Amino acid sequence: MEIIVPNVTPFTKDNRIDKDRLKEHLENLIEKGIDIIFINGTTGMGPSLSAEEKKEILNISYDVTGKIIFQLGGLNLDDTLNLLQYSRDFDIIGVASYSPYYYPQLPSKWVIRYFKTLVEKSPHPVYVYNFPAATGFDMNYELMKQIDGLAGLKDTNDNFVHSLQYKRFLNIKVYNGSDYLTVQSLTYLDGTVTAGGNYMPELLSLQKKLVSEGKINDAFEVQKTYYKFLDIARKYGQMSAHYILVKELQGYDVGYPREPLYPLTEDEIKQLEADVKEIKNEYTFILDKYG
Ligand code: PYR
Repeated sequence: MEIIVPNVTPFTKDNRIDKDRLKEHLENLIEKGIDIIFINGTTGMGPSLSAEEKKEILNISYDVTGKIIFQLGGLNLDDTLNLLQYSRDFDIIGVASYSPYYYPQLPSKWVIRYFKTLVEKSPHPVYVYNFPAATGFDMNYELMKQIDGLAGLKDTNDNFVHSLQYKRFLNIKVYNGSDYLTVQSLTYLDGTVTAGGNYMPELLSLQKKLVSEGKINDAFEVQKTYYKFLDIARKYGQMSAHYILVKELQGYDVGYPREPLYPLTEDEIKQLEADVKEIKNEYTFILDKYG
């Protein structure tokens, strides 16, 4: 089983990728036991990155680890195929793509054709990133079944039955990407993809350890604390709150999100800090109790 973190992408104030901060962040995640880094995901603001920036992020991340799934999807197929080609020289776990998005009512046979093209041209194992709430398209198990050679899928879905169906009907790796289903995904699937791991890598690693020891009830106790911090992130707009929560819980700066995902205001940061302060003791308490 694997814990996968879709990392935040640190930007500078003038909207460039902050190389040093990205590196520092990934080094910390690997040191705290995260198995795989999912770069250019939703949390990493993949849809707002240019192809050149996706390459840059791959290069920076690869300086830290080869345990990478390289998300390279987008609406420009040439870019995506160039990125596939570019990834050839990197010894990584795999590549991933969300389905083509934005366009309404895409015939499923086009989406299948898209993923078949990726499998055919990819030098690495290919993972489907299914996120129907964002893309408007559901790559369910029946569609997945029509594509030979896929390595796996990340199903960002609060409907756990939906994720279980891939496991039931297909022989591929299946990860659920809901922050709120970490223990369940570690127990019944191949692992979890969770943005909360950016700021709670210790709690995430502990959930994995407890599940691997068969201590599911203890893992769930740890998950309850994990939930409390996720709730704080959601309250303020999680995409931008992640940046502050890394600072609060991990103690270093990961820069800024990229507008139009606006950074939290001073007031919001103050409130968030107060929320964290109220329950921060629980973070160390739960680590001590079950670690
Ligand atoms: C992502 O941010 O890419 C997730 O899977 C949540």
